[in-house]
Amino acid sequence: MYISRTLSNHARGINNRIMKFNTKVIHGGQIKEKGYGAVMPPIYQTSTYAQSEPGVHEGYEYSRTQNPTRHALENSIASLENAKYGLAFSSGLSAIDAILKLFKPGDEIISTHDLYGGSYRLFNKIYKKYGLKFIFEDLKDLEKVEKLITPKTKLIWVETPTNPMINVIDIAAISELCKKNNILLGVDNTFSTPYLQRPLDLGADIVMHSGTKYLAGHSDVIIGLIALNDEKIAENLFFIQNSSGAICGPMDAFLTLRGIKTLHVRMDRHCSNGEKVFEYLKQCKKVEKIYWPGLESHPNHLVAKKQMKKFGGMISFTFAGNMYSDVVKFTKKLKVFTLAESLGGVESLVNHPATMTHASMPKKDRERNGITESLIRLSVGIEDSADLVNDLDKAIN
Ligand code: P1T
Repeated sequence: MYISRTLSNHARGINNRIMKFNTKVIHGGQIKEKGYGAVMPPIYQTSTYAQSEPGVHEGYEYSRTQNPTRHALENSIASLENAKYGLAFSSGLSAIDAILKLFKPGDEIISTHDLYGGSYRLFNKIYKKYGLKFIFEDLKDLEKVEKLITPKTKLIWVETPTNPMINVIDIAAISELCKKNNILLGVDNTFSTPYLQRPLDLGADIVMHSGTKYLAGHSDVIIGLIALNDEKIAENLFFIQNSSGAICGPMDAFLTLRGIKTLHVRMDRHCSNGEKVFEYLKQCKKVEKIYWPGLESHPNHLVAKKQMKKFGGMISFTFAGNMYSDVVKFTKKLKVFTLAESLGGVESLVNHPATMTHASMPKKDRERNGITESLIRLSVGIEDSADLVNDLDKAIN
């Protein structure tokens, strides 16, 4: 009963199949506010809603179950990902956690071998003990993936580009494999955002975001988002969301909606600044390897060209000699880039995966995946590119 009401709230947003993406970021899935004509969705900071008789209400009864500000955000992400349904959670990890709860002990999940350290920890340290089996593989190699599929395989989980090695996985090709074997395909679209890549259009079943990053875009919110088309899975996820309760608050939903309104403009600048930083790193003698989908020798450059609108603002690189001491010297000298976890905000950040975002991954797994002592990950912000290049140049030299 609750599910159908929730789904009908989702159906209330403007039908926006005809809108262009840059209009959708502002209006997609939104309804007119009837009370006072507010142009921005009000922050419904309420835990509960009055009922005129027991069980009779305006479509909202308790804010774990439904909240109008959260619905505005859920409709927005559904619109951007060309999905029927959207869900908002308290974090990216709680969104992944809800997806994992769709499965039962004995089910097998094949995942990208390099992925966000927190996702890896959730898979290996939490869900493994409840009987889910995880297989981590380089999903670029489809023949290898096909050999790993068993009757128990229920989900292929793809990050693309991956965090932090910026590997690119061919979503359309993996989706064909999944369809042939009746397996769900879930894509963590955090690094690309729906502006650069729309996994559901490429055949994925579920798309997930750490909305904390580019979608909210201002490093002031922790939030997770899911979008999908299948009604049955959507019902299950709504049921899990309501039963487990990892929802986002209305203020965080509002801030994320506000961020999304400028997503297209910010992403264009993240991508063009990313390109300028890449050009600088490419000619830098002290830099050994660069990981960025725009690099012509990137192993899946052509796939990136096919499935992404541009190459994004996430770049990883290593110093020649692979010395941790070089990383420390470099990060200490930076003035514009801030040494911090996270990514996708307007400001440029630098991260050392081995000691920061991927410290929870065992060293041998990190090394197998290329996360070496000198690997550095940049989240290129939207400052003036000359200042960014200058900052890197001073710190490196
Ligand atoms: O932090 P949270 O909103 O829970 O999102 C987790 C998450 C999921 N997926 C990807 C690809 C991510 O990058 C993250 C979070 N990542 C960082 C905090 C980071 O610095 O890489």
